[in-house]
Amino acid sequence: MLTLYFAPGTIALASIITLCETGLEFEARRIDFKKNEQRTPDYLKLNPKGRVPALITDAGVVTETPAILSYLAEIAPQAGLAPVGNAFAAAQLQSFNAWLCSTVHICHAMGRRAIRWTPDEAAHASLKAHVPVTMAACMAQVEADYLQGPWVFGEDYTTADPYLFTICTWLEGDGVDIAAYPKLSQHHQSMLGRTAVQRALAIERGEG
Ligand SMILES: N[C@@H](CCC(=O)N[C@@H](CS)C(=O)NCC(=O)O)C(=O)O
Repeated sequence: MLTLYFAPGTIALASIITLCETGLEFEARRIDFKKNEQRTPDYLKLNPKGRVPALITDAGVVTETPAILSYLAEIAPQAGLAPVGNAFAAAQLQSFNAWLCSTVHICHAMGRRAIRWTPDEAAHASLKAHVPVTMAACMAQVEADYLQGPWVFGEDYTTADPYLFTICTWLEGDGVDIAAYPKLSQHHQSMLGRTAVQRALAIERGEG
């Protein structure tokens, strides 16, 4: 049995979608950020970083979205969410997901959690004001260099798709109009049409 700790509106949605794509049974447990539940001693025992997502497996806890997504793809090979037997294609998938994690997600976080980087409130305002610029630059790069269509890796739907989709759900709040990126807009619509995405969004809303 798998348990995923999540909070609505966070990167945990990528893991919920991927869990839904696998068809595996799982329980989604909501963490309330308003009550700072990610910092409670019980949660910190599961994820000492105090973040979501955290996936509880029979073998132990997996944190960090790229690791959770590749773990799920590996334990559910029937879902075909990652290349098998093709080291280069597997590396390309890891490369894209690592970039989303290390760069794009951080550009977004600068607008909401700038306190992680500096206590200087003037710097917070400056970092926040720059989010539309950095996120737009990231999306322009996805559009020009990565998104093959219909999915990130062409005809092959992979874990990169729920990861990219989840980040795109933040764009409006980040001051970026997805309509400026035709391939990205199409990708977003195609994702919204998937049963797994609809189920994951319902779980996020507490209706799943
Ligand atoms: N690198 C981590 C980032 C996880 C992360 O930063 N999650 C945010 C939500 S998007 C969080 O839990 N924030 C709570 C906090 O900062 O207190 C991943 O990719 O899973």
